[in-house]
Amino acid sequence: MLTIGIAGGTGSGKTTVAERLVESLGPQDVVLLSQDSYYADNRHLSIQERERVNYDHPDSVDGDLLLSHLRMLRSRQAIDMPIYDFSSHTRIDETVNIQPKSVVILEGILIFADPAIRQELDIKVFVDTDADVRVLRRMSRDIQERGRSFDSVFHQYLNTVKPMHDAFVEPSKRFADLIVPEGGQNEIAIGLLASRIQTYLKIG
Ligand code: UZR
Ligand code: MG
Repeated sequence: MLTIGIAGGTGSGKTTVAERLVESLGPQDVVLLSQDSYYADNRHLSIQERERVNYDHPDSVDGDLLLSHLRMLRSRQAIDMPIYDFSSHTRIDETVNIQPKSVVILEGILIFADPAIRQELDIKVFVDTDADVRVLRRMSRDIQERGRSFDSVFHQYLNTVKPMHDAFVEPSKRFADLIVPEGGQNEIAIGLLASRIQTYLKIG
């Protein structure tokens, strides 16, 4: 199995790069995992407590579950992937059964910050997009898709997103094999990655 890790700041275009790779390779050969699905299970906390969690710190992620799922897929076992609901900051009861495939793509802001997860990744890609572009994308996505207000995104960005980006995400760029500027818009980089993966699929 070949595992590709795609890291980068919030709004950098990680999810878009990952989805475009799946599109060009075909979903029959690729499992797409998002670190976002592996936020720790905080169902025991109240909504007010959950709103105060720092979701940009590595401790907010259930790294043990993510690691064990990566290892299970590598040993050709199916997983029950958790589902995370952003508007209520909780993992929900349902899971998604994912069958192992030849290629796994894992995307998320903090996946290169954890040495054990890093070790499971054969190709590490960091999507590098200017902070002004990222913050604009984050603002519009969180309001449209994640049930947030302008004020909540504004305060969250300055209080946790930016400081944790500078402390954990940006320094993890050093672990990347490839740095891709401008995420989902970078046709050349996506094409090169897709053909590298296709070669692996052909020759194993
Ligand atoms: P991407 N996040 C939330 O806003 N709420 C949650 O319940 C869980 C996560 C945010 C998280 C991080 N931080 O910046 C972002 N905050 O999701 C990562 N604050 O997702 O890489 O898709 O932008
Ligand atoms: Mg994303």
